[in-house]
Amino acid sequence: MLPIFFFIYLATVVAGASLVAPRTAVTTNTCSCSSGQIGVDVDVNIAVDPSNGKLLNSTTLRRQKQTFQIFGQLCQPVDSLNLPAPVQVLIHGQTYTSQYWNVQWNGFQNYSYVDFSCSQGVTSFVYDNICAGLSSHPATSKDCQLPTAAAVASSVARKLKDGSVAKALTGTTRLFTKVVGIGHSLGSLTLNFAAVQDGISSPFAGLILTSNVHIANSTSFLAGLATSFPPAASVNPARWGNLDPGYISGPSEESRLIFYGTPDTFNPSIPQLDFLTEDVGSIWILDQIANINTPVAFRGPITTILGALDGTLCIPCDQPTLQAREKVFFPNADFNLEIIPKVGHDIDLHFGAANVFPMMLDLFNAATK
Ligand SMILES: *[C@@H]1O[C@H](CO)[C@@H](O)[C@H](O)[C@H]1NC(C)=O
Ligand SMILES: *[C@@H]1O[C@H](CO)[C@@H](O)[C@H](O)[C@H]1NC(C)=O
Ligand SMILES: CC(=O)N[C@H]1CO[C@H](CO)[C@@H](O)[C@@H]1O
Repeated sequence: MLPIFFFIYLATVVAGASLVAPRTAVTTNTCSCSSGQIGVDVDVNIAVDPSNGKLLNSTTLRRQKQTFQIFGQLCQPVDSLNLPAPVQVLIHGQTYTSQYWNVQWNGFQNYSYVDFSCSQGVTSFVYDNICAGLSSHPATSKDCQLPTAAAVASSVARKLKDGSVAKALTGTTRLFTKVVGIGHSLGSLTLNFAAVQDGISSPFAGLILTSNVHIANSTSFLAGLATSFPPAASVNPARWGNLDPGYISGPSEESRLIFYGTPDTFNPSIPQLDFLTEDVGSIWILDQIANINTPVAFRGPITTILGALDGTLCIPCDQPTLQAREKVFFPNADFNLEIIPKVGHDIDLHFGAANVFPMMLDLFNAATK
C-alpha cells in the first residue's frame, strides 16, 4: 500500500507531462535548484530508416537539423554560487526520466544523487532525454536516434561551459570549468556514442558509465528491452495514446524487476514507485546500440560501474575479464571498471547506492581537479 502523498506526487507528474514546464527555482540552506526548458540545436546524420540496418554506416543517412526543447534542472551548492567550478551532467536510462538521478519520492529523497552531490559541494545538471519526460516528443519517434541523443548530450555540456544553461535556468550566466558526463544504462550508451561521434573534440573531461557494457552479439540487455517493452500507447492509452509505436514503456511492475537485484537488496516499495513513475523512450536509440562497438579517441578518465546482480550485463561477473574486454573500446583513456556487490541494474535505487554515491563523487573530483 502506498501512502497518499505518493499519489499527489504522481498526479503532478501526469498533469505536468502535457505542459511546457515553467522555469522554477527551489532553494534550501545548502542547495539552489532551478529547472526549465532549454533549446538545444542538433545537426547530425541519422538513419532514414532506423529499423532497417542497425549500423549507421550501413543505412542511408539523412541530415537532421532540428531544435529540441530539453527539460533540465541545475542544482548548485549555495556557498559556491557564481564561483568557477566543475559540473556533472547526469543522463537517465530507457523509460526513466531525470528523476532517476534526482529521486523525490517522499521518504526516499536520500536516493537522490543530485541532492547527495549538492550536500557535498558539487553542482549537477540533470535533464530528460529526447523523447522522454518533459523534453521534446517529436511527432515521429524516428527523430530520436542515438546520434541525436548523443549530440544533445555534448551540446548541453558545451552550453554549461559557455554559461548559457545557467543563464536560461537562473537568469545569471555561470561558466562551468569542466564537465563530467555520468550515465545510467541508455544514458551511458548515449555518452559512449557521443565519445565516438565527437572524437578528440569531446566537451567532457571524464565519463562515468553505469550499467552499460559493450556487447559482441544481439542478446544484450538493452537490445532485449527493445523487444520486451511494448508501445507506450498500449501501456497507458490515457497518458501516451497520442505517441507513435516507436515510443515504448514497461508493461507492468513485474516487467521492471529486471532492473533490480535480489529482494533483500532494495526497499520493497521501490518497484511500485518505479512503475508508477515510469516514462517512455524511443525504441530507435536502443536499436542503434551496436554503433558504440568501435574504439573512441577520448583521452580523459572513464569508469564503468556495474552491479554484481545486473544479471544480463555482468557476464562473466569477473572484474579482470570485463576490464580487459571493455578497455579495447577506450584505448587512450585511463579506464577502470568497478563491480559493486548487492546492486542490480538500477544501482541508485538499491540500498547499496549509499556506497556508490561517494565513489562517483570521488571519481568526479579526480576527473576535474
Ligand atoms: C552473447 O552474449 C551473451 C550475453 O552477454 C553471452 O552469454 C554469450 O556468450 C555471447 N555469445 C557470443 C557468441 O559471443
Ligand atoms: C536511504 O536511507 C535508507 C533508510 O535509512 C537506507 O536503507 C538507504 O540505503 C539509503 N540510501 C542511500 C542512497 O543513501
Ligand atoms: C563502425 C561500423 O559500424 N562499421 C561497419 C560499416 O559497414 C561495414 C559494411 O557493412 C561493416 O563491415 C562495418 O563493421
